[in-house]
Amino acid sequence: MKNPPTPPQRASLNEHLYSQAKASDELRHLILHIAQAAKYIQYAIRTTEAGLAGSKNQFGEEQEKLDVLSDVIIQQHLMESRLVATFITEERKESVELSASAPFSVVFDPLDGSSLVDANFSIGSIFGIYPGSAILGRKPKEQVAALYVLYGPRTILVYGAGNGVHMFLLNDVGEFVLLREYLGIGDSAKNYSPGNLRAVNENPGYKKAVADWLDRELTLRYSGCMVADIHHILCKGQGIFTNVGGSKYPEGKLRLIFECGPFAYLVEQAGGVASDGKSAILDKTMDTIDQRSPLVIGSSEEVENACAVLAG
Ligand code: P6P
Repeated sequence: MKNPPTPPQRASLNEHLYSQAKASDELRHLILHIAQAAKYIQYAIRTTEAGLAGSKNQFGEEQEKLDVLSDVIIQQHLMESRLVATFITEERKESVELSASAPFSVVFDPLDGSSLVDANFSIGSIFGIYPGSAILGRKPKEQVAALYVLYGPRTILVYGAGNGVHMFLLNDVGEFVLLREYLGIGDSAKNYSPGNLRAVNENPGYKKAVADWLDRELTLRYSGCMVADIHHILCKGQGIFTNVGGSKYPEGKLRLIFECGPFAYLVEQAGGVASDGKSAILDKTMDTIDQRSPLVIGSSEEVENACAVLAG
């Protein structure tokens, strides 16, 4: 190319998917459709009054108006992409078939941490992308990509498609532009993020793990939204996030398919580790939509140490 134009200072998500991730055109287009949906969700969060929708999801959890709205927005964009065979969302009991011949299937939590929106905490959308039309019976290691969007003071999209984990900022003209690429997680942690803390009363291993973090004076960083809390680990390059079982949630609160699976893919792509306390999240079979799993994720040495303490 003679006298090429000067490239923009920050690569767009489209350009990065093409030139760095070397994603197929179909995968690139699907991720761009998901990114487009996130722009509408970001607008809805800023403009829709918070509050309960008066309905419940498959887990019997009260749905926020924004839960339902975000779910509809994402479904519409997945349908419009014509690239999705099946999707599974936290807000529906059953998987939804769109087009059997389409190349991908998508699992998503449309608005994780939505109960925090009235307190103006950061919340997020979580996505996992699988090849083909099947989801149940598969393992999170079969994902071809995963991404999340964090709606906070800035709207940030982080994706991984097999060649590193990369962070984008939604700019003032509605473009996701590159902020940082090839995010990495170091082996030792200085921060800890202990979810389902009520479990320490019935889970002696968890009580010991938390006491250990306190004794070692690690820094507590916990918001109540796993997207924000695990994003913190990716941004700082270290940390450990946990959500393990107790009496109320024997397997912990988090769902394997659309919470643990996508984050396990991203964190392991960044050099971290994701375990259920005994085995790798990526190797767990997704048997049912409502399947929960304990999650111990982040810096490898800290995860290994926590799993040993949890196992007693
Ligand atoms: P706890 C939000 O509802 C969520 O699914 C995760 O984002 C978050 O980490 C967890 O639940 C919060 O659990 O027990 O700390 O309230």
